[in-house]
Amino acid sequence: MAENENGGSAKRLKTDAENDRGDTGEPSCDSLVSDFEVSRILRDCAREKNIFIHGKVKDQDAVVILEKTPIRQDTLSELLKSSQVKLEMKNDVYSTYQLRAPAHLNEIKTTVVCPATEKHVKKYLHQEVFLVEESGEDYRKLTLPYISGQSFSVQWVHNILEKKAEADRIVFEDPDPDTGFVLLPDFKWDQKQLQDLYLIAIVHRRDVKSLRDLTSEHLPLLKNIRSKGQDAIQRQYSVSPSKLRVYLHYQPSYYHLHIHFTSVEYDAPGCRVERAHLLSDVIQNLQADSSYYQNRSLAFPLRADDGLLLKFKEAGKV
Ligand code: DD3
Repeated sequence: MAENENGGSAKRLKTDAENDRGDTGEPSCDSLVSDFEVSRILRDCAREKNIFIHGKVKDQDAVVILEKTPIRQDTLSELLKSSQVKLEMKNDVYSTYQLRAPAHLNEIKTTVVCPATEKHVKKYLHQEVFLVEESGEDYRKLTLPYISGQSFSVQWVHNILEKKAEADRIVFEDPDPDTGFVLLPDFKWDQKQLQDLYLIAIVHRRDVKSLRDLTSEHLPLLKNIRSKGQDAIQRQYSVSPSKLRVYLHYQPSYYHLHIHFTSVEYDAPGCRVERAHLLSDVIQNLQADSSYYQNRSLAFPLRADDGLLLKFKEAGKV
């Protein structure tokens, strides 16, 4: 069992067998990876130990993301004992080695988007980033028309809410149509260690696109997510509320309201000040002023190739 930072044991981290459930017996899924032909590297990062690749599966465009996973405390002794060791160099008290870990301790987390749209491909290309400041009026005149005209598919979100996908991954559900939500691991998290814990709460209501739509009417929803989400994570993973960063993105990557729960010690993508809004701050702002998020200016980063940036440029706002 994994020891967490509190010295407690992460009792309910899924076993490999549980994590792998449902991954077998589907040759069509295996072939998404084995039939993948690389066209070009979109991005790679030595520090994050990942690579984003554009390519084709049969005739379809696809994006494949490969990522080395963190070293797990619960398999450490097995790793040290059962790996082949090759000395690289020795100098004074210093020496370096290459460990050949046994196959089951040497997995690579793999995400496939297939068929991938142009937008999926662009999302991972490295781009210059600009900070824009959006007033309430900018939102209504520029951003809202822009996002309404885009075809951001949230089919995968509806699949989760309707139990057509990932039903076995749900950690907690409150089925109430107004204040209810589904809590499940974000698929960036492989659930094998708590360091990079990452869950998302997806609300059942389908009429809230983002932070901009929130008013005091949504306070019961937001408070419900905060308290029941924290409780569920405490129960399931023995991680206490004070170890969690609970926040919303603006702009979100999909326009169906969802809340991020990450480990406070994990520098999750999108947790920086220009994108993340702490749920507790959001709740307090709405308590003070119901139309806070309709009126105030919100700053957020936009990539150079984002169509919304062009709208802000045309309007002379960047
Ligand atoms: C997404 C943001 C979206 C590419 C990629 C990810 N968690 C998801 C589908 C199912 C999921 C997520 C869009 C898409 Cl790599 C395009 O994320 C998802 N399921 N973040 C979970 N659990």
